[in-house]
Amino acid sequence: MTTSDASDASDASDASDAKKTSPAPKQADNLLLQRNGPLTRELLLTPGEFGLGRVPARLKPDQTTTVVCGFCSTGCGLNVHLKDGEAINLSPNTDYPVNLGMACPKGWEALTPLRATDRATTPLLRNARGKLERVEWDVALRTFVDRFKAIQEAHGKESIAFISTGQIVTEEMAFLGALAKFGMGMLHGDGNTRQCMATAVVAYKEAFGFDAPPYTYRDFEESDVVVLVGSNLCIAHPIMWERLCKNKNRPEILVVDPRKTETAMAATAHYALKPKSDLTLFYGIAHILIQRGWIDPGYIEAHTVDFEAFKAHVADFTPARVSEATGLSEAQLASFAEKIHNGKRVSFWWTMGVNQSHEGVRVAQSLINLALMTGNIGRPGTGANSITGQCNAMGSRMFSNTTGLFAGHDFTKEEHRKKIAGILGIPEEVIPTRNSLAYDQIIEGILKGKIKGLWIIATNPAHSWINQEDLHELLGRLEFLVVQDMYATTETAERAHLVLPAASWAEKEGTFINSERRIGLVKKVARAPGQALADFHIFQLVAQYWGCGELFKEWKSPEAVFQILKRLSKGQPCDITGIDGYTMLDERGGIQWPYPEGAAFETNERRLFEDGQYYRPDQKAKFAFQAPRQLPEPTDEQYPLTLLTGRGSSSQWHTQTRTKKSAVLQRLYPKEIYVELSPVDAKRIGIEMNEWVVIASRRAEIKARAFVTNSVKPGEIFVPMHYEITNKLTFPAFDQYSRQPSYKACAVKVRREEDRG
Ligand SMILES: Nc1nc2c(c(=O)[nH]1)N[C@H]1C(S)=C(S)[C@@H](COP(=O)(O)OP(=O)(O)OC[C@H]3O[C@@H](n4cnc5c(=O)[nH]c(N)nc54)[C@H](O)[C@@H]3O)O[C@H]1N2
Ligand SMILES: Nc1nc2c(c(=O)[nH]1)N[C@H]1C(S)=C(S)[C@@H](COP(=O)(O)OP(=O)(O)OC[C@H]3O[C@@H](n4cnc5c(=O)[nH]c(N)nc54)[C@H](O)[C@@H]3O)O[C@H]1N2
Ligand code: SF4
Ligand SMILES: [Mo]
Repeated sequence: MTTSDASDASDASDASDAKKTSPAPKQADNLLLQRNGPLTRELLLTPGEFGLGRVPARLKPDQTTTVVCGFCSTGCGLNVHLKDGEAINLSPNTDYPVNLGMACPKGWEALTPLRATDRATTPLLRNARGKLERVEWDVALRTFVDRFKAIQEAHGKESIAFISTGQIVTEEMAFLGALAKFGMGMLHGDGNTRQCMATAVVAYKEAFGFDAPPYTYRDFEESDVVVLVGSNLCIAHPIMWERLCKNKNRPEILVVDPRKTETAMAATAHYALKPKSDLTLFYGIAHILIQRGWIDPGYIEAHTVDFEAFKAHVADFTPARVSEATGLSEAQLASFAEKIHNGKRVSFWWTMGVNQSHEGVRVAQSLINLALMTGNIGRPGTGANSITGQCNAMGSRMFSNTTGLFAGHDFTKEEHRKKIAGILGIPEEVIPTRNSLAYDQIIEGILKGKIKGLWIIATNPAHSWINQEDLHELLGRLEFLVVQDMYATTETAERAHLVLPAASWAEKEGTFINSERRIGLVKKVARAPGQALADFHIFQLVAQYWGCGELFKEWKSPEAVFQILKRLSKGQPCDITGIDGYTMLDERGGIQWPYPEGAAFETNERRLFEDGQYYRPDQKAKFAFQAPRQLPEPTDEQYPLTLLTGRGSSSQWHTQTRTKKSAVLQRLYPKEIYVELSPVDAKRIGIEMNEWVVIASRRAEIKARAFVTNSVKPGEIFVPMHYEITNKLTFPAFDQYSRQPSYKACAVKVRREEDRG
């Protein structure tokens, strides 16, 4: 595909007017050559940006090469087959230590979304008539700088903010975080990882002293009891599930989920607790374990603090009380505890059913506590294991420079700022001394008139953020909204004043960090269409146009940034100074952090805490706990049902900007929005299978097709997040410590479409 073909073939719907008036882009590189000054030209015309030069210098035009998948956090290795320098097909890599030859439907179809007709191929600027029209990069970048600087001049530096992502490569995230905070003077920047991982981060930091998921995927194969809490592994992490299926110990698989999910159906025991009663449940299980003496006093004594206070705290969580709160029988509770006790290698895994909760941090810690008190950590097949979501959620946690200073440092600590400034060779004064607002507070900042300009990169909040109608109204109040995405048609891009066209996964290089802390390599095996640029190049250009390019002299290529990240990590728990560079990552099938200089690890599948040493100053892990809190929006007579939301199928990815572009994937999931509801509720309301129904919350009403199924209990319904309108219903409640949204419980009612009121 030539660049001009691509820009002709694709077009943003809003830009069709503009297309008639502005000249059709010529060969993109010529155009950029003419329009930009020397520095820009040098940057943009780095060989390979529009062709297969730089990264594929290592590649031959007809070879096969491994690229880490760009969808979920499993981080599978995909073998991409090149012909004449273009990716034509892929197949899972049989030697990659993560997937061992397997891939899920999204992985198999990963190249298709690159070729979609609605790719953003030129920058688009909203004109006086309110339409997005094509402009050249030079105009786009000048406008970007002029508008944001004008806002800062009028309302102060803190009046512009950015929202980043867990879906671009680490080197790009790091560049963005440094550029925005050190170069452009922004204080506030957060990521979509707030929607996803913030709870696990806070829970680990408090308990272990560092945000450190301790496991390796081999633990799925080595456990004899696997506890999955609020995790629909079969759908959300199919290849991790496959790893679990390779377990030869005939493990007990205990699933804690209000719904009878695909994973629950495949489990040996399913605990269909009442939504958001997890904290009470796990305190209740701890109570039984302590009562029966089924704990590991030696481990507790040697490696933990605050157990006695925890023991006193759970004394009240009697089986009777816990049974009442969770809806599980006392016999179920006893059997749960017994299975944990009988296990020699028990692993506890959690995902969004825990993190997305008004008290998610404490729930995550209640699982960490169970692992600590039974000594199930640091040995094969054990652990308190948070599974991440997006391909680079872990990269964002370590290196995005949003909520924390690079590599686990703290913005508020002078010694940390001094250290980071020294490593980066920048003045200490450019590093903010305060923490950013969290995502929801940035949104609230728009309401309060404090945030006037917003730069959104590789996330689609107009679909994915909680309480959507409110957000839509607030996005409309911004003086300047820039959206940087690979498509010009996302719900958020359609609201932008300026759209910056980004290259996609596999059209650029860099690294992702998967759930087991493995740093894997992404390579450029396809050309970005039209004038779309790698996010990395967009950041370089912004730095030049903003006038802070000096700070980023060394940030010349993704691999140069990887070398900077190594220096930032030195001496930290996430030390990666022992990784030479991309070639080493490629040869080893990815490398897990930590990998300090001089490290000689015998295996490529490592877990943490084998020595029982944690990262807190006393090197001990801490029992953290708190009384359970009320549900933010309990059901009542008017809104008698609890709405659960989450992933619908293994073929749908989030807001569907990518997966809906594949005809193969489209056949694997329902096209129209649907609601799972129980036969009991369906009968009570008079609803038939497949009928359109109305779901109403206090925020909004939506229509969905009824899917009557026993997988949800009476009183609960489930709507997948992949359909645009789901988040019109959700209620904006947040965990008080992590500020992660509680997407998975709010009060709703359902009625037949023709009934009113
Ligand atoms: N196919 C596909 N895979 C994906 C994604 C995708 O969009 N599509 N997204 C990726 C991302 S970013 C993420 S974060 C992960 C998410 O992976 P998961 O967390 O596994 O997926 P979800 O469906 O959001 O939520 C898991 C389960 O939590 C349950 N749940 C709801 N409320 C509660 C509760 O109160 N307690 C308990 N114990 N459980 C509850 C839900 O019923 C649901 O089955 O998936 C990743 N993988
Ligand atoms: N109701 C409900 N809502 C939820 C959830 C839930 O369970 N229930 N889950 C939440 C969770 S865990 C998550 S992680 C979020 C996900 O929410 P989002 O982050 O909004 O979802 P995506 O669709 O993955 O958005 C990624 C965007 O980046 C673009 N993109 C992809 N690759 C690139 C790239 O390389 N560069 C650039 N510039 N753009 C790129 C895509 O086209 C897309 O528009 O949703 C949250 N929302
Ligand atoms: S499981 Fe995740 S990483 Fe593996 S192929 Fe599927 S989407 Fe890609
Ligand atoms: Mo997520």
